[in-house]
Amino acid sequence: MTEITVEKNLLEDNARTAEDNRKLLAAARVYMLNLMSGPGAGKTTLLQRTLERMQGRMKLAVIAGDIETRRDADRLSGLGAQVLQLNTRGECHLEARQVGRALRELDMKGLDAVIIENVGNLVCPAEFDLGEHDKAMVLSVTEGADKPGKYPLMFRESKAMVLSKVDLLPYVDFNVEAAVADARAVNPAIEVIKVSSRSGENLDGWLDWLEGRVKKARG
Ligand SMILES: Nc1nc2c(ncn2[C@@H]2O[C@H](COP(=O)(O)OP(=O)(O)O)[C@@H](O)[C@H]2O)c(=O)[nH]1
Ligand SMILES: [Mg+2]
Repeated sequence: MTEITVEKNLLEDNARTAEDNRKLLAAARVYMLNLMSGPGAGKTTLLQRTLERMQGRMKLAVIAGDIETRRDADRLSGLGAQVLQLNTRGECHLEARQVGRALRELDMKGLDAVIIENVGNLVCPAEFDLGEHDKAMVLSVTEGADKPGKYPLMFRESKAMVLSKVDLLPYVDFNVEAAVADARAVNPAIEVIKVSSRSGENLDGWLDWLEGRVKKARG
């Protein structure tokens, strides 16, 4: 009984803070995307390519969440974007309070969008509203086509599923149609964007999707 109450309070408290984040973003006319996936699906690599290619097109900032280390922030630095690293010290997800603090550290002037790289985990991150406009998730073709049905919440919450590492399709037993059908069974509206950060295949499709979401949110 006590445990249930504590979790409820935690999520309600988080939801209130997420609302504050939303107001902060709305006032600055900045879009925010919460990018989630299991560990190693290719979030940081995709963001490296994104920052490289969006230079001169959109002004971006990244908030990188990890349990420990500055490794992702280091990989993302020097690409023309503000980058902040958050360490959760054991927690498997980011919470709105941590993101709120990071947002207040960012220079919002002229900024178009903030992308949050959430902690690598297919479960917990989807439970926490961070005040983002959209959630999106990355599923790599090395993880198996059965993951949407086994970890439905993240797929249900996401506006788009980025199917990553498609350059590896010839070498792995990954049935794209089955994965898409599994994802659409839990979220019929989910958009699917197939990309390879290695070969560059359809990175334009991903960038166009992102730009479209930013424009829609900003009116
Ligand atoms: N073949 C291939 N490997 C990739 C691709 N994207 C990322 N990787 C590799 O996958 C591993 C994990 O990538 P990373 O971006 O760190 O994943 P994250 O943990 O989700 O941020 C690294 O060794 C990357 O080089 C891709 O499109 N194709
Ligand atoms: Mg990463």
